[in-house]
Amino acid sequence: MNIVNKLLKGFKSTGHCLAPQEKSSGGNLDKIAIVGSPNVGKSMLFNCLTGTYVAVSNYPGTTVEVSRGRAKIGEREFEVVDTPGMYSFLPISEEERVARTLLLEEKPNIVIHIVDAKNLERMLPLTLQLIEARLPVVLVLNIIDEAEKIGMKINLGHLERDLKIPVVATVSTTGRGIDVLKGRIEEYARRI
Ligand SMILES: Nc1nc2c(ncn2[C@@H]2O[C@H](COP(=O)(O)OP(=O)(O)OP(=O)(O)O)[C@@H](O)[C@H]2O)c(=O)[nH]1
Ligand SMILES: [Mg+2]
Repeated sequence: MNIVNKLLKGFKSTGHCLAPQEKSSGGNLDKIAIVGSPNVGKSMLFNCLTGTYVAVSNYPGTTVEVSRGRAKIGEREFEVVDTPGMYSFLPISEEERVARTLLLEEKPNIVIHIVDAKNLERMLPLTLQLIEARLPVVLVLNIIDEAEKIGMKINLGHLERDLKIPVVATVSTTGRGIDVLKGRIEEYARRI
């Protein structure tokens, strides 16, 4: 995990992500946005969290599709948004522009940054960008089954301590870790 440590070196999280967040604009439901690179399991996680009520529409003024559903976590109901894949918070593609606009305009109460745990060091820069943009980030290390298979050991406690945000490992194809994630979201949501 040398590269991860190198990435984190010099990064000082202000811990703002654990502070109360502004209510999301528009609608009465609190909002969770799922963001991450293409092909990391965003839609699988979206399916794990949401039920049957799902609406797919083009983001206004674009041809980029965004899915919206609902999730009951603890006593609260959330709107969950599955955003288009983004590599960076500095947009190049139309998908990235939509994802960034959505985060900045819809002000979700929780931003789940989901990464492929096998490629954590490649994906962590986006986590840092999201934190620096003062977004309320929860980091999800998905595909942890494959990471374990190749012998990777990721210390969640260290990551949480350094980033000062909740970090959860999941296998969104089997549901492993989803209850833990819901618990962390519930805990987080109690502060908002
Ligand atoms: N082994 C394993 N495979 C996973 C896991 N989560 C997702 N996958 C697989 O990864 C692939 C991509 O999953 P999606 O949910 O479509 O990923 P996505 O991020 O929505 O992809 P885009 O919408 O194309 O950006 C699928 O083939 C899933 O079956 C996981 O936890 N473990
Ligand atoms: Mg998808």
